[in-house]
Amino acid sequence: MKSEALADKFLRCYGHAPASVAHAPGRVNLIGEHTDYNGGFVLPVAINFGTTVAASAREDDLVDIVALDIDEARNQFELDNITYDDTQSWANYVRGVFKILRHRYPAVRGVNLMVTGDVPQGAGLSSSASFEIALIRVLTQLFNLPVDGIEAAKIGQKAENAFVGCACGIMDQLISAKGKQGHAMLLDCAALSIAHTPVPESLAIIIINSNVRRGLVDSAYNTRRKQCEEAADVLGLTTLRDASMTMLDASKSRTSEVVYRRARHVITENARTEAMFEALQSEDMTVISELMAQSHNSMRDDFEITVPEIDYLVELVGEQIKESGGVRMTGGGFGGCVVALVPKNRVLDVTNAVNKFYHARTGLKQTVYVCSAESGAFA
Ligand code: GAF
Repeated sequence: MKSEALADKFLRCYGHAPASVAHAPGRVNLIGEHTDYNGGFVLPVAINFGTTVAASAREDDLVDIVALDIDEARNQFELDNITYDDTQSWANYVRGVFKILRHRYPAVRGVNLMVTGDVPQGAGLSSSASFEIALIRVLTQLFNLPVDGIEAAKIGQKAENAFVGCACGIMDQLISAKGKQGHAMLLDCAALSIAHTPVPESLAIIIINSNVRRGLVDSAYNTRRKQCEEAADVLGLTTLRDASMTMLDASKSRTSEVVYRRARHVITENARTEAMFEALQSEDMTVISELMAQSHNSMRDDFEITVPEIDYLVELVGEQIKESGGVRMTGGGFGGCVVALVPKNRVLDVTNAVNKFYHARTGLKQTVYVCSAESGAFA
């Protein structure tokens, strides 16, 4: 929905126009999976799907929000009594953000809000992070808060960690805040330093949603995180960021086989992510292809976060593009999407192959998006 249409609905709902409107994108991660909470490297792109929030200040401390895409569901809470809402799970992203933001900036007062978005839900494309960042952006505009993109990302992440209950890293919030049009963003999750590199002009970013229903994702995600922490602990490190395969192999007798494989994924994925940044800069398709394939295999075999439908999609696209492009699962895992970097003149072949074979093999209906790299809300 366009901002004007949102403003119009806001006017009809609240009787006045919004004082501020903000948009934040979802993301697709090109490589660097489950590395962010290990202090490692990620290489995401902000995409042309996102969340838009309209807002106006109130005279009191009530927050009133209408979610247009959930049948105009409404949620209300008082700023001095923000509790978890068991009945409307979506509202907890709002509640969590207000709780953290208000603690840091007491100038935040009651607001009327309306939200709409087009990031596919539960597909691993960061619909929740884009919601948090759009919300933080609109509130910083409304209350004139000195919040930059990095702080916005930290607030969004803390809202999820401490309020919603997902132990996510900072990648999704940070790319939604600091993405750059036409570019991928290498993020060092320990230093929180950023370097952008252009997505080669010759390549299209294709996202294929497997539409596999993602169950128990948060608990499986949190388990992976704990296993990584256990590995770091055995190695005497704070995070796996500083681990090497030599160190890991030397500690093999002190780690379980599963924890060893989890750590191997993180160590090798960090190296692949840094290498991918270079390969994108030199437009080296052979290396891009190989790195994405290795990343997928590592997620499948070592981190065990892929599902057969996703593995099949990767195989299908890989057969089409061979070394002219790259393909892997993207996001937290257990369903969701595959990302492919495909020469623009091969997009139709890839789409046709997926449309022809995926449903026949899995009984599921895929959705294919050809995406562009967009700017973040605090770019
Ligand atoms: C989810 C999390 F929110 C991110 O922080 C990241 O860990 C990702 O899974 C896996 O790379 O999107």
